[in-house]
Amino acid sequence: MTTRKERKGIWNILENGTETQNIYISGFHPDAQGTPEREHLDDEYIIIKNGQSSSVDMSGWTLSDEANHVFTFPQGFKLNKNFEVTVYTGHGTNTDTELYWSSDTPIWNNSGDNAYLRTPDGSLIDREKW
Ligand SMILES: [Ca+2]
Ligand SMILES: [Ca+2]
Repeated sequence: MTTRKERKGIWNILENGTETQNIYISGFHPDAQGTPEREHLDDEYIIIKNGQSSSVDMSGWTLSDEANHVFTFPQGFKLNKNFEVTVYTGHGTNTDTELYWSSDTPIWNNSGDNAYLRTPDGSLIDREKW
C-alpha cells in the first residue's frame, strides 16, 4: 500500500536564502512485494513531489533513513514543477522521474522508519514517518 498526501502552503527558507515551497515526500512504499525482499528492491521506493511553480535543482540533495543510509541526488538532477520523482532502492537507469539508490539490500524498514529529505547544506525539507 502506498500512502499519498497533499500539502499546500508549506514554505522552507533555507540557510542560503533559497525559498522552497511544496517540495515534499508524497508517497512511500517500504514493504516490497515478494520474498526475500532484497530481490524485489524495484518495489521499495519513496516518491518526492515538486508542487511549486518552478523546477528545482536537486543536485546534492539527500534522502536518508533512520539508520542514516544516505542517497545523494545526482548532479544536474532537476525536478520539474508539478512532477514527482520515485527513488527506488534497487538498481536501474535514472530518468527525469525515476532515480535508483543502487543498494543491494533493503533501506526502508517495513515495520517503521523515517525518511528525511535534505538540501546539500543539511536543511530538512521534509520528514515522513511510518
Ligand atoms: Ca523494506
Ligand atoms: Ca532503514
